[in-house]
Amino acid sequence: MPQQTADAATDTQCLPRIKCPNCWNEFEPCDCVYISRHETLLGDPIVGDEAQMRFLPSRFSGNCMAVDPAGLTCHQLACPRCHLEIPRASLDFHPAFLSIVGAPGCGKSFLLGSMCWTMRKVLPRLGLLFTDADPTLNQVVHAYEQTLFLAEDPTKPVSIRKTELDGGDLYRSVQLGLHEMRLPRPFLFTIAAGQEGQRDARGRLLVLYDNAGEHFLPGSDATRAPVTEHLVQSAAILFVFDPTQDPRVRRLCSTDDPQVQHGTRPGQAGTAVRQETVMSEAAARIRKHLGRSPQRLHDRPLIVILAKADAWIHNLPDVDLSTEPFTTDPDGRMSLDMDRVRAVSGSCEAFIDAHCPELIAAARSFCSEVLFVPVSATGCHPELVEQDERQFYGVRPSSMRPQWVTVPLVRALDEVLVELGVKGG
Ligand SMILES: Nc1nc2c(ncn2[C@@H]2O[C@H](COP(=O)(O)OP(=O)(O)OP(=O)(O)O)[C@@H](O)[C@H]2O)c(=O)[nH]1
Ligand SMILES: [Mg+2]
Ligand SMILES: [Zn+2]
Repeated sequence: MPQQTADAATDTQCLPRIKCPNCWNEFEPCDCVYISRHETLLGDPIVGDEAQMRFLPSRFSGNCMAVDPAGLTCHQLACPRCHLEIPRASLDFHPAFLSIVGAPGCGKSFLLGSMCWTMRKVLPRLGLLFTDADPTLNQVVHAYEQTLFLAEDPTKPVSIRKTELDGGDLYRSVQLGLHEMRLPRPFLFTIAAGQEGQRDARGRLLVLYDNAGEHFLPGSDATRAPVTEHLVQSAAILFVFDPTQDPRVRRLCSTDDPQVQHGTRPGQAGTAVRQETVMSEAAARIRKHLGRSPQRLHDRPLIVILAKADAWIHNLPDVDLSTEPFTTDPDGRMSLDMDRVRAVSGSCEAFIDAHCPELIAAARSFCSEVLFVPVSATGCHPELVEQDERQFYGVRPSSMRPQWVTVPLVRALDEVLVELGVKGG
């Protein structure tokens, strides 16, 4: 690899080693490949015939930009192993991985949209800048946010498409030798210490994965399953439990919510899955990757996100989700009120234990630290909509009132906040 390539890829001080957010391969910055730009340069043996060719540059423009074989300057970098694009920020910041897992239809995609939208407002108040690492790589989450919060007509019910199992926006296939790997598409954000206009050099690349629930169902076809190694990389496991899918809790849920009457998707009443088996499957995969025995607890926090709280939280009159659990110090700096979060976690754990004890048992035998956080991505129930001869559950953007959606993420990033100096250790 010519030294010039290293210079082009690393015009500021960058990390000595980079971890690919797509395939978790570690490499040196000078080993990055470039993505060609010229329209005639199509086809790559790893990412496919329709992708732009990847190349190791041998020519550079006057300002040290790589030049593709057809003469165009190129900016986009890719991992030398999987050839998928990596954001420029992965050269500067260590990654913090977080995986969101849960049964089909438990509300992961709504939560991601709502959480990212709200994080953009909350993190600056914690003394951090939260931005897309590369807007083009975050198109899926932008579409979630756009649908839920920026609709042209906010009174018209909207929904998010079911996370696709194959291909689609969330998984990409790459050909590594004889082996085809299906890799989840990460959502990439930078979290940097400092305020708008005076960004600090310290930061992290936040790498989030939304998973289709079906890939964690016991008995799902392991040979076709996407790679789930991101679970092992995750700083915390975010497990989404949907109480409205459990027949024992569903009886206690608001009957205004059509999911309670008609099932998680219209016409799917009575097809709910045993959600604790999804958690146990995630635990088993982590142990297998790490070669650990089932007796040993995983040493990362497990945050059990109790979704769709708008439908069931009335069963816990001592829990108030109408205000967010953050405190503000005299300088105006906010921080998570962990005493309040722990108290709510205790109430929620007791409630779930009374109705779904197997979930609590699965959680307690998975990780050494477990926190239960009720959230509502929408703050309101969806309504059954009939449109063009199809039925779906829709939410009116004008009614969106997310509750506690940033709490799991802020808690999961606790160590990062300490490292970035915005929270005491
Ligand atoms: N009441 C209520 N319903 C919600 C909430 N969040 C999501 N839903 C409903 O739950 C259903 C499933 O939400 P998704 O976010 O698509 O679920 P998912 O976990 O991504 O599902 P898969 O992609 O199939 O794995 C939708 O019909 C939403 O209307 C919430 O906070 N409250
Ligand atoms: Mg989804
Ligand atoms: Zn890679």
